[in-house]
Amino acid sequence: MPLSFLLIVGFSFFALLGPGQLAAYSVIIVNPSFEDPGLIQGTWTDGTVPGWEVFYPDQPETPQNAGVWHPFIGRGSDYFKPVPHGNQVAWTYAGASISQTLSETVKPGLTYILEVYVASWYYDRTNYEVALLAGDTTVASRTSDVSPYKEFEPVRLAYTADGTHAGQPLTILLKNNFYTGEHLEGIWGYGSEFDLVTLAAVPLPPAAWLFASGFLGLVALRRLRSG
Ligand SMILES: [Ca+2]
Repeated sequence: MPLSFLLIVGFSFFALLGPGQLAAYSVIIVNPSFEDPGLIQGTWTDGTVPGWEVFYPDQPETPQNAGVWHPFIGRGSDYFKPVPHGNQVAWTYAGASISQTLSETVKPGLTYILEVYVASWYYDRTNYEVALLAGDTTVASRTSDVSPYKEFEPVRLAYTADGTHAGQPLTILLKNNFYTGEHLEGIWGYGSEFDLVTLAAVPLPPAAWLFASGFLGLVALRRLRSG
């Protein structure tokens, strides 16, 4: 279910509850769907993702092992289904990451909900990491040894800001951790791919947010069943 839909139903629900100055907004992210630069299908960039910083820990002076990719879609292709948005994704490989420090700074009282779609075109045991940082501090993260294979799935993280990091810039980090052959003999790296990064700023604590989402899910389910 797209986050935008959840937001709409979530705030419809709170609007029903009573008056309030609720104002959720989407934080601006540069090149959030990796459609820039537009590439010919089957080609990719290596070391550049416009708007994002590429970091490869083994050779930090030389950005590489991450880029923009225009894959093939369909049975026997890179992915089974179209990518979440547009035609292109970001790829990361062998421990490389991409990150973007946003113009948005931490505002206490807001909950930031990061959503990004993740897949691995090659292997379902790829280890990926998605993180949100406030200044230099990781405030929300997810790592997984299992990746959605050839089909993108959303990952969501939430961070409710208190005063600790007020005014510090937010950074989104998307990383592949599986490299150096420690995991599988003779194979030194598998990649992780990402698409459609969104960051919503919501004036609700996460408990209320989860309650609203769950409540609306139940309502939707009942309507489906009775309909
Ligand atoms: Ca895209």
